[in-house]
Amino acid sequence: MTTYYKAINWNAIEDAIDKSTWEKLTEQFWLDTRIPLSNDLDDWRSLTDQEKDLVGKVFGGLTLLDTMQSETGVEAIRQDVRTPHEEAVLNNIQFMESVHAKSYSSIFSTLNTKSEIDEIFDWTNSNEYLQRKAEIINEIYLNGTALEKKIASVFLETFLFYSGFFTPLYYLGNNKLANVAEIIKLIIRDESVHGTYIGYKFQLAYNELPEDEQERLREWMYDLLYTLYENEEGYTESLYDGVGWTEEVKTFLRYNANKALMNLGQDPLFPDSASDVNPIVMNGISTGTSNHDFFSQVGNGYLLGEVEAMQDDDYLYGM
Ligand code: MN3
Ligand code: MN3
Repeated sequence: MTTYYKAINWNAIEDAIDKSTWEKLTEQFWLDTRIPLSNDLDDWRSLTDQEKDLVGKVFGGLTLLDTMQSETGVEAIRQDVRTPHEEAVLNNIQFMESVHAKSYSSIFSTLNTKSEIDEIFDWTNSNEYLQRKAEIINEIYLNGTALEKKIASVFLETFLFYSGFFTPLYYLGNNKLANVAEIIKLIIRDESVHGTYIGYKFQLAYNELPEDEQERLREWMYDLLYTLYENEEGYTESLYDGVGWTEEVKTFLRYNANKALMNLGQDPLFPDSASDVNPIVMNGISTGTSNHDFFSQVGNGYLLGEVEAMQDDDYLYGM
């Protein structure tokens, strides 16, 4: 029997979302090395030791999650692509996850000493909440069904990062660490597309299931989200009790948990909405004119091409 090797044909698109996502992701390509992080050193020196410790730990935790996405995360969902173009999009996503993971090291090497960096990685590689979060997600990546893996991926992309993202967004809203925040905003812009795209692929397959299987999967999904949320509560308390931001961060987490469910085509679990989140943080994350001003005011900010502010409707594929 003859084996046929199929060449990818971008002139025969089976799913227009693959092509539009490829275009969006390649248009927003960026590298950490183009952002002048050292301009944040004066702000950094003005932070208390407690705040510096928080920033280091937050970025250590984010490094762990992006490392996992670049290593096992994309490989886990690659096995179940519906089109060859989806695999090409996943190649882009996987590379950018490595850029994300590396960009935190650029932040560390600018702000921290060698021994501080070693301490941050020791903490990251042993913190009970971080390790549990990584263990839960990785177990699903290795042993879950195709749809369970996509759920885990969307929860990571759209929910689990946000206990960490809160800190740089808070400083951005207070006019501190603008270049660090610019990196985080570029990462958030990528994660928004990743969560929406993988959620969309999830919905295609989910809608093909018989109703009883949908119901079983929906229960599994909400149970998983609740387990992850409980762990995030512990993580948040351990990080933020010292600076007094714990309750605000938890509100932000519940808001993003609902967004993850929305990406998966499901109803929200928590009552929290955007208006409940600290407006300083929402201002940092949102895409209105203030952000546009932010990007244009950082004159020597991002040096490769023009960075467009994130818009909510950039990510609302077919919803
Ligand atoms: Mn990432
Ligand atoms: Mn991602």
